Amino acid sequence: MINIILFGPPGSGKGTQAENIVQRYEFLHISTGDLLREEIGNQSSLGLEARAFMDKGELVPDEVVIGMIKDKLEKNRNVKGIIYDGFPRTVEQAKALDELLEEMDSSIARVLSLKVTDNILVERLLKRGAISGRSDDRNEEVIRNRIGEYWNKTAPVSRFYEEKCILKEIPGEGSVDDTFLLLSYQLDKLV
Ligand code: B4P
Repeated sequence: MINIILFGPPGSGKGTQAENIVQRYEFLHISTGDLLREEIGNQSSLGLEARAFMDKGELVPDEVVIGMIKDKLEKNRNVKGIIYDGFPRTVEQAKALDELLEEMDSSIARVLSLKVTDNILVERLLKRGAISGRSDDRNEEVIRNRIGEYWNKTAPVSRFYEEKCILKEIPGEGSVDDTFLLLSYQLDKLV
């Protein structure tokens, strides 16, 4: 099983590129954002808890997200590969993922980190907010809070993987197709 993490701030193109990767490489796509939005849609107690954090642009508590990932991995032991989108977002989550994969005799092959400047992130997310109706894209204050959470809590995760020599930075300001080409160049070396 090939495990690839698509890493980057909100709006860097993780979800967008994960869809392209799934189409070409037939990997399982695990997006913690999508899983949480599904729980909210189902009005589960987990969803109600998560919503309070997401609406403010804050990260959902680690134990909630790690529990969801554990469940997803247990149900998908025999897939060819997994693309993790939006997970891990804290060093605690990264350590938990390592442990879960170790139990499956597996590990992270590569972390592909999309680099996009903050102003472009805000521009993209406001644009999406105008059509998606997503409560966390609805105004610049919440979006800037999400970007702040990224720099405070998520950026240290890239150093965690840099120390393991599995992090690769990918310029993410070009078009969707250009960025996919850069990602595919890296992925083709692994599959
Ligand atoms: P996510 O669902 O992961 O949302 P995201 O980071 O904003 O989206 P993404 O980065 O995938 O969007 P994309 O750039 O593709 O998380 C939402 C919330 O859930 C978090 O804030 C947090 O509260 C919670 N959460 C999720 N995972 C968690 C975890 N592990 N721990 C704790 N909390 C967690 O798309 C953005 C826009 O840009 C789109 O409109 C797209 O069309 C556009 N775009 C993409 N690439 C482009 C390009 N190259 N050029 C122009 N536009 C582009």
